[in-house]
Amino acid sequence: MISETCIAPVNIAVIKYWGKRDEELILPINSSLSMTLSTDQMCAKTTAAASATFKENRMWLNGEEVPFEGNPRMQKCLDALKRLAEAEKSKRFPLEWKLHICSENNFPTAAGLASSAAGYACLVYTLANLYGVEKSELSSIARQGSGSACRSIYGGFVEWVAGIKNDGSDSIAIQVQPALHWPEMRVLILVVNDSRKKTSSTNGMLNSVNTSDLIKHRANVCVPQRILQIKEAIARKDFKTFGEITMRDSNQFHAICLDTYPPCAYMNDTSHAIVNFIHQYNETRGDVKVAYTFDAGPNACLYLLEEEVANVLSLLNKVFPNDNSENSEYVKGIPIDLQ
Ligand code: 2P0
Repeated sequence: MISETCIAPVNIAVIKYWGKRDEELILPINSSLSMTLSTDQMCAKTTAAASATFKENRMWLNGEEVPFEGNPRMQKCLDALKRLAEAEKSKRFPLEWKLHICSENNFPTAAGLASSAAGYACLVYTLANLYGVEKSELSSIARQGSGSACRSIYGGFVEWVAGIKNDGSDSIAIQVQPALHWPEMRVLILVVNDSRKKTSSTNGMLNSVNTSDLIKHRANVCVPQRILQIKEAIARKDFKTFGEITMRDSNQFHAICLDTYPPCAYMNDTSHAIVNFIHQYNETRGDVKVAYTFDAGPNACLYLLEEEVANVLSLLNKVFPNDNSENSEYVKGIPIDLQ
């Protein structure tokens, strides 16, 4: 038996990916931009083993067995890696050997906290090590597992360029800036609700592409401008512009979700209370000091500079106290660095 274990980080988008132009290849209708978080607090961990004695490919996610053979995305990633191994004449073990894969997240799965991004990035990276193949194509392979996973292959500030080609060869993730470029940047994850979301991102974005009128304006006009502006703001370390674009893009993404028919509401009352809290905080401070962004779930991700963290955390604890009752929604702040 031969085995490998790897960890992969979560990434949180400030310009959101929402909508595909090709469901098979997972090609997006718009470019997106994210920050990769440190693996200290939030990451996926995968162990993959290959053996002549394994009868079939099997996979366990957070301790529970999940279908492998019937999962087309998983199969696609595995086939792509085996093709690479064949092309590179990798001889670590015979390619017919079956695999057993164990993956776990140290944060809520499918609660809108980018678990599939870290999960597929980790799966592809671990299998690449197992098969002993070159790493240059891993981002494109991870993209075919879950779109946002292509960004988790890189650290720092990462753009997933949508591309225009039908074969997806120009739909790639690139590092815009390393994390060290802006070492004061911090992320606070506010866990509002850690249950599984009702509408998966995959289904939600498909419904949006099919029914929302606003999504076309967003993809064709707003996002291209925002990507240019936010990359400039990051290069200049201009938090005010960075924060405003981040909040506007989150708000527009959730407006698209509401423009979807039937509508798809990922944010809840606590999420909206957090939005109000941040705007009040910024108003009191006389500048944009904290920015929120919400993915396909009610949990908030706050971007802020290190100097604000203690103040914001203590105010959050006052405004959203955790009463520890089982069903109540609470806000748990987890401060995280970039990777
Ligand atoms: C993002 N999200 O850019 C956006 C923001 C959710 C909201 O990427 O169908 O799980 O696997 O490609 O990658 C979630 O989408 O969807 C996502 P698939 P994925 O992070």
